[in-house]
Amino acid sequence: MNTLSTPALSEQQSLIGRFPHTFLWGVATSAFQIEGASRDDGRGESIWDRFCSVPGAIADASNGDVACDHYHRLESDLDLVASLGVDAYRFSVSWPRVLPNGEGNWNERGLDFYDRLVDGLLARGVKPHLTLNHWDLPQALQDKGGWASRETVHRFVEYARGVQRRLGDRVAAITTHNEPQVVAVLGHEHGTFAPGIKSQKIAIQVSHHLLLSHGLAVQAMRADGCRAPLGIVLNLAHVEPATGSVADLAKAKMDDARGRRWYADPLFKGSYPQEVLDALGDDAPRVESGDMAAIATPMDYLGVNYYFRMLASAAGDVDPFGGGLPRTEMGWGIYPRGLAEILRTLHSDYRLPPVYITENGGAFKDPLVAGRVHDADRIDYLRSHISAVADAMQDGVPVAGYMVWSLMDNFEWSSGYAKRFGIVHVDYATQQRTMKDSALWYRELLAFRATAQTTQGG
Ligand code: IFM
Repeated sequence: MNTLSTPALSEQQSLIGRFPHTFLWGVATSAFQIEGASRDDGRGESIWDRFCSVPGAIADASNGDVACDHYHRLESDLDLVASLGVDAYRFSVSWPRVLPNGEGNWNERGLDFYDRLVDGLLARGVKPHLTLNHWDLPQALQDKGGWASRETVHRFVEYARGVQRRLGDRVAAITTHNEPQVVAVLGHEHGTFAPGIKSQKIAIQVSHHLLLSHGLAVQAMRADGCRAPLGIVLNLAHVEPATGSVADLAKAKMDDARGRRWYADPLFKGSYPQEVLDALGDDAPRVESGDMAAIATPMDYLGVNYYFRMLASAAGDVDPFGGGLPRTEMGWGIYPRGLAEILRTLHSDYRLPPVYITENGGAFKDPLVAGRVHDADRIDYLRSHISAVADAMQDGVPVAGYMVWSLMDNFEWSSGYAKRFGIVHVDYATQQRTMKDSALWYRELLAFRATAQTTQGG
């Protein structure tokens, strides 16, 4: 009898055979990174449009005006998604495209676009996984204080309710926020992402408002009768001490508390980690009565974006991505075991709902030569990380799906277009899409599901 460990079976067959037939496979993108059409059909300005115009903010001085021109290439891009054989496509709604001022009048032409996107996916048998906030806050709301203002929490809830009313009957999942930590820390503490603010105090308040708006939006969408599962997406690094010293161990614990538990503890336990509150002192967030209970509103799933391990050193003299690891073009150390580790940590710390790996992937040098991109490094990356997900599942972590970041090369925020994360190559001069070898590999992996599951008897 054929078993999955028979050497005659391909590596992909063995890999896919480690997952149940219900496991959801997908690819992911976000609005600002691919849509372009920044002034079409009544779209308003976002904080990323504004940030791109700041000299020096974006490595190649580019912006999202055209990006992958996805807005005008919707049908062929949806064909591309479907041709990969994925179960799900994760995309985000551009808040300023549907509410140009962030509040008030809805932009019907913007909503139409997402109607066509969702219907187009369903017609192709692909489940739409919608994200409400993938960082492109309407500039009009930034002008009123942005995420630092508690008012924006309420604007987000109204936005969430409106999108849910329009699309909630057809989408397979609604994520409130993508990576609140990045919005808070890179956007408001380091100032390297929009809106470019540099204040720890503001960043901490922003993180609280993001979490609060998540909880209140989940409650409001459910109250409106939403049947789609609701969740949030956290970016989580696996933190390890650089050495076995007591000081490095303590630093690793604190880094993990600031990066992971600051977000996950309130969501699953209804409280911020005390040691971080103590360390923040006067910068601790203003929390009103009822906030923590709202944040801890039970979710239907948790999304996890995983890219790297971070080394923690008390002396601060160690490259956080170092330790002899191979690196991606972003300079991030490649450490698949960290994905299994972070999943095990979450499983032991919290009562988890189903977990989706909502992003995982790498930027590599991807030359297009004679119509092909031989991105063996990305295939290795995906294979090893997918295998790490299976390891974690073997240990009981309830992982329900995996989505590659990204469907196609796109605007990589302050890195501009130079860093390519896609499994599909985009020629920005012609907008031609070319499947890289990794896309062909992923498609083949998914195509093996039928055989693997037959062999599994599942
Ligand atoms: O491109 C981003 C994405 O928008 C959010 N998560 C990380 C990706 C790679 O940096």
